[in-house]
Parts: sequence; C-alpha cells; structure tokens
Amino acid sequence: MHQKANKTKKVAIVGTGFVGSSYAYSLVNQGTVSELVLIDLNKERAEGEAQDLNHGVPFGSPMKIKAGDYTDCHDVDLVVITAGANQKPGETRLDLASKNAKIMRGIVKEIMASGFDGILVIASNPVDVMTHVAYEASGLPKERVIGSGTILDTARFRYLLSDYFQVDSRNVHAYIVGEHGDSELPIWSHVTIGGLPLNVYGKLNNFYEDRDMQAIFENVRDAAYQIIQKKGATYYGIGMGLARLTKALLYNENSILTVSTYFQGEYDIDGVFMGIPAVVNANGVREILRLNLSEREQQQLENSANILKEMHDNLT
Ligand code: 6V0
Repeated sequence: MHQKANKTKKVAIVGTGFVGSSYAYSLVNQGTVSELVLIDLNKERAEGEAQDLNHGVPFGSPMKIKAGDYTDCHDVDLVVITAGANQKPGETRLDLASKNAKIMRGIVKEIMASGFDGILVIASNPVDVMTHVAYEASGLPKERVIGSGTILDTARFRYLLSDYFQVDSRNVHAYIVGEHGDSELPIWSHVTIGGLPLNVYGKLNNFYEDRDMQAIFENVRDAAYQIIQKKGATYYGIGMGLARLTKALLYNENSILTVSTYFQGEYDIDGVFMGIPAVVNANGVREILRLNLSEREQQQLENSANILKEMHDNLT
C-alpha cells in the first residue's frame, strides 16, 4: 500500500564555521532533518561542508544537503544562525556585541526577504543580545525567535554534577540561567538527582561538600574560556545542543530547555532575552517555567537581566 511520506523537515544553517558545521554533523548523525541548506559568506566553505557531509549520508539516513543562499530560506521550518566573529582569547562576550549585531541585522534582513515564516534560532555570541537584535530585525513573534541561551552551560553543569556524584547526567536535573556569559547563575534550589534534592542526595551519599559545588559552578561559568585557551574555540557541545533544540522544535516535543527567550514580566523582569527553562515545541517557546527562586537567585537573575539590557541599549 502506498504510504504518504512524512512532511519534510527542512533546516537552513547560516554560518558554517566550527559551530555551524558541528551542528550540521550532529543533525546528519541523528537523522533529525530531511533537508539541510548551508549558507555562508564564504561560499566555498559551505560547498565543501555540504560535499563532505553528503558523503556521510550512506552511513546514516537519507537526506539532502546542499550549499545554498538566502532565497532557499523561503520554505524552511528553521533557520539557525551561527555566523559571526568568534570569541578571541581574553576577549569577553560583551566585546563581541556591536561587531556581531551588525552582521546579525544584515543576515536577518536577507532571511526575511526570502519570505521565511518559520522559527529563527540564534547561537552567535553574545547570544542573548544577538537574539534580541534578531527579534527586532525580523518582526517575527517573540515565540519564534529563540536563542541557544544557557543550554550548553546547563549541559556542562549536569555533566560536572554527574561526574562528581557518578550518576548518569540524564538523571541529573539542574539549570544554569541568565546571560550565557559571566553573570549566569546556577539554580541550586532546584537541583535534583533522580528526583532527590541535591542536599538530600549528597548527604545520603556522604560525599557532598559545599565548596565542591561552588567549584563545579565556576568550572561551568569559565568552561568556554578554558576550552578557547586550549583549542581556540568550542563547538561540539553547542553543536549537539542545537541538534537537541532542533529535535524539540521540529518534532513538537514540548521539551524543557534553557533557551534564551523574551521576558515580559516573568520573574518581575521585562524587555530582555536571556536563558531560562522554557517549554519548546513546533510553535517555538510555549511558556517560561516559573521556578520558585530563592531570594539570592532572584537577585542574581535580575542582575544578569540588567547587564544584558545595558549591553543591548549600548549597541552601536
Ligand atoms: P567560525 O568558525 O569563525 O565561523 C563563523 C562563520 O560565519 C564563518 O564560516 C564565516 O564565514 C561566517 N560568517 C561571518 N559573517 C557572515 C555573514 N555576514 N553571513 C554569513 N556567514 C558569515 O566561528 P564559530 O563557528 O566558532 O562560532 C560562531 C559563533 O558561535 C560565534 O559568535 C561564537 O562565539 C558562537 N558560539 C556560541 C556558543 C553558544 O553556546 N551559543 C558556543 C560556542 C560558540
């Protein structure tokens, strides 16, 4: 019997450098999409990546990969922007802001001119401010402009906690929220391991030290600096994080991920994009999760919001 093929799942990636190509590689490996379009200022780079990735398809599942241009965005479900200048050793994410904002506005203008009407995902740094810029430049509803936010930081946090307690990271629930950057914060009050609050699990197992927890968070916060110092850039973790987000969006998973989304009064914060656990599905961000934060966490979140607002307001 003839069966109707499933709706195609089409993604375009703008920027096929380290992050864009690692993300593409994750998508190809996981068989998440049926069509992938690679766009880069450096066309040869995009063409080379498409060729190389196509040669992996026989080892994965059938899909089409091609180097394209912005007109290809008109019917894609998702455009993921990973273009931009990279963080240099010693450079903060804040230094990158104005440089990448100009690039972002230009890219978004081209995407929207194609007639694109899907979901826009931003990974370029500083990601919260770049997502805000993309939101303003696109005119899309806030639900459909999503930053990778603190998904990578949250993964780093879960990994380090899982390594410390020797428990599968999938059973460690923990969030890093706020700016993807120096002012981010861990939500210690809601860390659970197999459903047990952190202090309960830690005490039961007799090897939990407050100072170790602080060191874990510092390692999360400084991970990008450490990796950049050692190998020049970070890309595998974020590549897989973007693939995870893509799956949640395209397959309508209603997953809770710490994406960068627009605050409109949630946590008494207004008019800023930053990382917070949110339910994401085929329509984009469905809702921001309302956690009962401790007083200190609330203050730190507000501080992060203020830093991001100031950065956004000072863009040139
Ligand atoms: P890269 O390897 O230099 O790649 C950037 C790519 O963007 C290059 O191929 C450029 O040719 C291309 N590009 C530049 N300008 C344009 C333009 N106007 N139009 C189209 N393409 C363009 O950098 P890398 O891939 O390492 O990093 C890309 C961005 O991701 C940077 O802003 C990083 O800081 C950011 N990251 C974000 C992370 C996150 O958690 N959100 C994590 C790691 C890096």
